[in-house]
Amino acid sequence: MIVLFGGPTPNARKVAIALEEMGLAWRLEPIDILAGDQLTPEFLALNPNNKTPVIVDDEGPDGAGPFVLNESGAILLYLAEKTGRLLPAAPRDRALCHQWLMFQMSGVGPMFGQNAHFSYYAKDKHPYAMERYASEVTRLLGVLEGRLSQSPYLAGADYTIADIATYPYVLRQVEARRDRLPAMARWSDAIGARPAVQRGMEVGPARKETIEGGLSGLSDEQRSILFGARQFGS
Ligand SMILES: N[C@@H](CCC(=O)N[C@@H](CS)C(=O)NCC(=O)O)C(=O)O
Repeated sequence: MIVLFGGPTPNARKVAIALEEMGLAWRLEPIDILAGDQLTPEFLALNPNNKTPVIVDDEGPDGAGPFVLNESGAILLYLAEKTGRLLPAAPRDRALCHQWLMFQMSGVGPMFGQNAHFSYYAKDKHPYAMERYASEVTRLLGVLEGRLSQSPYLAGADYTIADIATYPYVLRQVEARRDRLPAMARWSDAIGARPAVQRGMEVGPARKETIEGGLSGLSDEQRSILFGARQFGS
């Protein structure tokens, strides 16, 4: 049994989709990041970085007992290696899968996150930051559109964990720009039609009013939980 600590956010959805695709036995331990569940001593013992997702795999990679892992990209690789699924075996395809997974983890994730922060969460509007991250989102979508106009999936002919990592992040942007991103729309429709993806995207209770929709609805307490300055050791 694998326990996924997380909620309805793109990084936890990646992991829920992978668990569903791989047919692994798992359950959700809901972590409400707006309520501060990620700041409790129990959660910090699992991930001192106070971020979801985290998994606890009770058999571990070697059958030797429970294993705790955080960072969604590392978790996707772990699950793919554990099951031999959704990570190409051929060395070139495998390296390309790693490349697009790292592109998501180091580019799409942080840039889309900062774009959402400055566009929706920040109380004060900072035009430079808003323009900077909005243009990075547009640029990154252009890179993905270019790749997917040449290749069915990010790593090549096959659907892999690189696609799973990217889909929850870009879905809303693709839906808003389908005419300008036709290759991404084709890719996104194919992924969205998969039952395992549909189940994974439903992870956790809906928090549409804050996480997915009108983000300006955050209270001061929720802002402090998510964005409050915390010093090392405090
Ligand atoms: N690089 C991390 C990022 C994880 C992350 O940013 N998680 C967010 C939700 S999507 C979170 O738990 N935030 C809570 C907080 O910052 O306090 C990963 O890919 O797992």
